[in-house]
Amino acid sequence: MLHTLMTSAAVIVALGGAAMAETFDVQMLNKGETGRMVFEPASLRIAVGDTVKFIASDKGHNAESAAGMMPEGAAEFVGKINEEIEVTLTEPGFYGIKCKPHFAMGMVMVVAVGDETSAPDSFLEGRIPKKAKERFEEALNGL
Ligand SMILES: [Cu+2]
Repeated sequence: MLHTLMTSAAVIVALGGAAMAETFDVQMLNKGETGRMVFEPASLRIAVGDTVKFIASDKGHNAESAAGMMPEGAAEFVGKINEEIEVTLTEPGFYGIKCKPHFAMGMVMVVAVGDETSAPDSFLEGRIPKKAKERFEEALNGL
């Protein structure tokens, strides 16, 4: 009997842990508080295993992982234009995310997963349009 109770308690604790994973909303907007063509918020810190939901608040946007701006082992993702997507981020580190049609206009954001305080040196070393690089830097500073 005692053994059964202990097993049940362990199951409840395990389920409780999974239920604590959170979902964070990010809007894809033509115009936000920080300018035109933005993810809002543009900086987000979440826990390992949390989910980011990209919401197509305005038309013509998508959310996808930026090449070379993901932690090792993280799965790339590509959302379709005008579609809401949810991405669960399971590798700790920094994720650069872009809207493909508006990358050159700086429609990007950064999600930091876990406790790491600074992005790797390589994070901004790829081919990134000037405006996108500025917004990535602002997003990193906003974490
Ligand atoms: Cu866009």
